[in-house]
Amino acid sequence: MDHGADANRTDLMTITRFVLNEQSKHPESRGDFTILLNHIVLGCKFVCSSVNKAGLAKLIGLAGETNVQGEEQKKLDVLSNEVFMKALKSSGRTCVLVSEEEEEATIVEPALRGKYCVVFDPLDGSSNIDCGVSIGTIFGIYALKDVHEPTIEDVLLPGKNMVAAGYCMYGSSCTLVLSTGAGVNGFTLDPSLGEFILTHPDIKIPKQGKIYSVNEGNAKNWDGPTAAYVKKCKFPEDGSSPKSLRYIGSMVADIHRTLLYGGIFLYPADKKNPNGKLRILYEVFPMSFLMEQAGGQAFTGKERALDLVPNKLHDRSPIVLGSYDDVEEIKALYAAEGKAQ
Ligand code: AFP
Repeated sequence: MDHGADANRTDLMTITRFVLNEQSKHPESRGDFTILLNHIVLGCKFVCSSVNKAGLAKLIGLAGETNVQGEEQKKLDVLSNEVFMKALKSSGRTCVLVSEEEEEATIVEPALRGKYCVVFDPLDGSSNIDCGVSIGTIFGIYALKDVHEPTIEDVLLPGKNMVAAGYCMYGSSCTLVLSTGAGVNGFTLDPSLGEFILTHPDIKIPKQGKIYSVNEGNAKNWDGPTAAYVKKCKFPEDGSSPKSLRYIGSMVADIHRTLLYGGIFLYPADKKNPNGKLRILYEVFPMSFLMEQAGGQAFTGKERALDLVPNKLHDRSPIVLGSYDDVEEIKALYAAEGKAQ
């Protein structure tokens, strides 16, 4: 593999160069995935620039119903959806698109069709936009195995069937984290070059972490194992130090921190929401794919998250993601509860 990028930043490993290197390991590959990824990257750059301008627009009074030209301002999540929809269709490499913003799946018109199905949340964490907290785009990619008329059944598949997944975080820097099934790599947008540069090669989550991440406001409705696990985090009985709590409320930012620092992220079932909150196809699956590829685990409370099969496009599932040993601990609590019943 071409590992030629150097520390003096004169030989940069851009995301395109990286994916082309990966592609060269598969001589039969025709470059379709690289083209698709280039269109996703374009969408991420556009949304990054719009998110950065959103604060400015507010400050100088452009936000609201109309801007100074009297044109309607589109909400950022609506704008992001349009950008990704158009970028994905125009790649000529997609056939089924599922977006968090749209009730129905989009079946791409025959003239523009390719073999990839993309499920995505164009701007996750959008309730955080107005206070400048990190938000992100999440995506997962399936590939059709044979040529047939695409249907939504082509995406109602277990997460382990995905061929790639990733997210782009719009934060203090713009970071794209990607797995094509051979590890996880992170790329940071260099705004002066307009290119994503490999900055986090081969991300591996620490085997155990010191942080837990959960919306504690839901504690009164939690299931038994979640309540017991969080109690152990705060009041460990084995002589270890209590864990720190970090919760941003923006999945991309919480998972990014968990991948880099280790620990556990939970959005469990509770009495009010037996399926939790997070959507299987474009939140749970891509993040679970990345977590496993980085050496961690993803568990629903019942099974390995990537074994789930969604019945409908916008189905939800409880999810626990993070460091291998930390997830092992909560799995044991669920197993004990199962035995007690
Ligand atoms: P929004 O897109 O409504 O901000 O929701 C974000 C999100 O889907 C995910 O990014 C967070 O992890 C989760 O919801 C936070 O949910 P709570 O606010 O219920 O903790």
